[in-house]
Amino acid sequence: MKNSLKIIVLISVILSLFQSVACKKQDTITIAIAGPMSGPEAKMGSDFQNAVNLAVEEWNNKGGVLGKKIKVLVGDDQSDPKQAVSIANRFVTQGVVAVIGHFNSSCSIPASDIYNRADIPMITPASTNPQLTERGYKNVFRICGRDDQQGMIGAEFIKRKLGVKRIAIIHDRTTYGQGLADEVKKALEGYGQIVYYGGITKGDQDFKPVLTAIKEKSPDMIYFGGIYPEAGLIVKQAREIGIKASFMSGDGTIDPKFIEIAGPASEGTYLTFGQDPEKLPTAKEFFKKYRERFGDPGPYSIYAYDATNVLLTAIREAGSTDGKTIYQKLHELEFKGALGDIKFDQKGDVVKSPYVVWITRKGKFEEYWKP
Ligand code: ABU
Repeated sequence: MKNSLKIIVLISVILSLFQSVACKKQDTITIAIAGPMSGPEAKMGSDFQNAVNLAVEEWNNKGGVLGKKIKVLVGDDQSDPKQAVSIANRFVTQGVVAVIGHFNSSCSIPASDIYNRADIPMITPASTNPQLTERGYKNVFRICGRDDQQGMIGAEFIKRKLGVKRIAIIHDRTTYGQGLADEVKKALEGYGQIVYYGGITKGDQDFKPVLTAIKEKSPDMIYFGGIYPEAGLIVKQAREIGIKASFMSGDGTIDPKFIEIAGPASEGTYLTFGQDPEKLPTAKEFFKKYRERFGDPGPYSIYAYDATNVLLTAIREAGSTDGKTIYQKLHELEFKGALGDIKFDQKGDVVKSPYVVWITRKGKFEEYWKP
């Protein structure tokens, strides 16, 4: 083959490749999931992924949305704010239409700055720090509640149900952990005595030095703001050094991994989380389908499932993949999800998000108290 002919053949091959990529692009709508897919909190990332994939498969089996199949990209932020920002920037260049995520408030908040500048809607299933929705961003939503709400319920439980007076508060120095610990402390003002307040380092394995200092203050209760890997070790090591104080934490610890790590020390510990979704008639179908595919769901699987469905409904109702048009529609929607009725307020928080107190009994979490 002559050189000129070779060049012509090469150009037509490249052109047809471009055409096929462009065609594929037009045939799909790309959304993204972000969260910890690796590292100590990877269980939360895989819970998100399973639930989002389940919802997307259901939509795709019915033809997708706006006549196009939905494609899902996955970003692993490793619970690290720097990684979260880098993933957010990557999603922008990849042209994702919207993001389900992140898990950690410390990741969702900086990533939301990027999504906001690019007009990309984001819905987090699990980030509860109030700041996420307090900055006037119209593109940011959450399906879960907020730490000012759960901190208040935690404090009410301490005052009205337990009546304990000497309280030690520790946190993992993260946006979520410290933020929640501070909300509880604020809601306890004028009640009892905070005998210890301080931070631990996320990722540490030995909390006995801090627990020994806490033991000297003879607390009736230890409140921990943080996630299950550290919470499990803290309660286990507290019992090992003879601390008998009650233990309470927030939604970051409601995962079977907490019970696995703490072992028998998990018995009788308390935490705050939303109402038990297993009791909701609206959630029956979700749990059945999820279990058939993936086994037992994690605490935030159903939240990720609803986040995906409300997003895709907004895209369908908006009749557009334009970010601004989608998030304007999200603000208007009255959506019936597996968790029940979902409506966002002007900040992007859910209007209804009642927290209750759970207890661990015989290796299982169960709903225990509501105000
Ligand atoms: N809300 C539980 C853990 C996720 C976060 O807000 O950081």
